[in-house]
Amino acid sequence: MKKFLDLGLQPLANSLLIKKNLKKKEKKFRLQLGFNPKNYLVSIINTVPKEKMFNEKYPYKSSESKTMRLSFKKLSQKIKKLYNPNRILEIGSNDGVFLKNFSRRNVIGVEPCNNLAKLTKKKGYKTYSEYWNPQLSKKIAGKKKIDLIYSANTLSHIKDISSIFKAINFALSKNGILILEDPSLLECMKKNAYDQFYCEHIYVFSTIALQKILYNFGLEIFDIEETSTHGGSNRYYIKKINNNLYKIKKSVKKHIITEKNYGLHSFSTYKKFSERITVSKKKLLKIFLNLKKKEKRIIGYGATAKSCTVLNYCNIGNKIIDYFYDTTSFKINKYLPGSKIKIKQYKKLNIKDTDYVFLGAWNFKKEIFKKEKLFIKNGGKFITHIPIPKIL
Ligand code: JHZ
Repeated sequence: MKKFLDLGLQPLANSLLIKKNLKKKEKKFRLQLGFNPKNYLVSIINTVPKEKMFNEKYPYKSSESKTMRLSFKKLSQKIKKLYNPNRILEIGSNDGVFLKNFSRRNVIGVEPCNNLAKLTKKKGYKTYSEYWNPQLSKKIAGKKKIDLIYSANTLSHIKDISSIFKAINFALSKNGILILEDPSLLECMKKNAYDQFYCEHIYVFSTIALQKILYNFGLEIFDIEETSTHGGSNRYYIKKINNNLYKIKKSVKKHIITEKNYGLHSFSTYKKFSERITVSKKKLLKIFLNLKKKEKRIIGYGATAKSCTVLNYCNIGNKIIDYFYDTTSFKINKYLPGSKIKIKQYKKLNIKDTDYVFLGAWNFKKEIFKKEKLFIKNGGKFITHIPIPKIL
């Protein structure tokens, strides 16, 4: 693996702090990004044991945004219409935001974070609170295979790729379909979204990398859809190589060509990305420091995992950002790791309380701007670092 970017010492992105632990030394790891020229895979170089990240304290709930709820709903409708699967499995079912669109008889969830699995079980959905691996795959699909496996924003979080796909191949029926959805590396590069990298995001996939990896496990992509979620994602439709029911669509070739034209197969592209990120850091910090000089009040919006990378890489702390607003109950009254900025229960933005708002959840800009129309009308401003640091 060839290293191309060093984002410094970082705490665990979703390990929010409680007040009494603010003075304790936090565990940090060196966040460095690497490119594998053999299979084109981009990943973080040092990883953190999964148990430290995905446990019963995991604070992220997929259903917090309207955009995500709608996206999962629409996909469920499409799945029912196109494939009408009898047995569906979701890997990384979070709080059940996707599963709840199906009948309880048809779907099974896998979610190692027990606080989230509990929410899905409460709604009556069968959920295994375990990590996805070949043993679990045997337990679930040993007697009856799965027609459709869906996994969004999860496989990029699992280090052992070979174990994931072996387990999937075992569970999937002969004509079964695997739908994977993850942030697109191309979009991440184009948008300078270096904050897609943090401890949990071990990989950010490109089509060219995924295609090579899947091939080793007897799987192939037959269609790709682009979605706007999480700053630009790819939804891959995958089948077993010897399944002839589905033809490989033009979208696959199109993506491969686009990615190669951009240079995702070449190390020099990543070096250039790294140079842009160094500039981005300086520019963002300059914006914040200038505003502080003018005694402007700044808060953050959306205490995202991504924010953790930005704040710690750019050395932005609680002397610059007063607090973050977030709607997630698990996050309220806790503090962002490293920067130690308090997270407060979301209230509609008001120009009386704040002048500038850092968009931690820049991926939901549309939804947020719609919600905060009045703040904007009254002269309230947002700060973003995507694609380049600026005041909006
Ligand atoms: P959001 C998480 O990343 C972690 P994060 C994880 N590793 C991953 O891959 C992606 O999700 C999928 C809040 N919010 O989705 C809710 C508001 O307060 O960008 C969330 O805390 N008000 C699994 O954390 C956060 O912002 C709003 O109006 O980077 C958004 O987090 C909206 C729209 C959101 O993911």
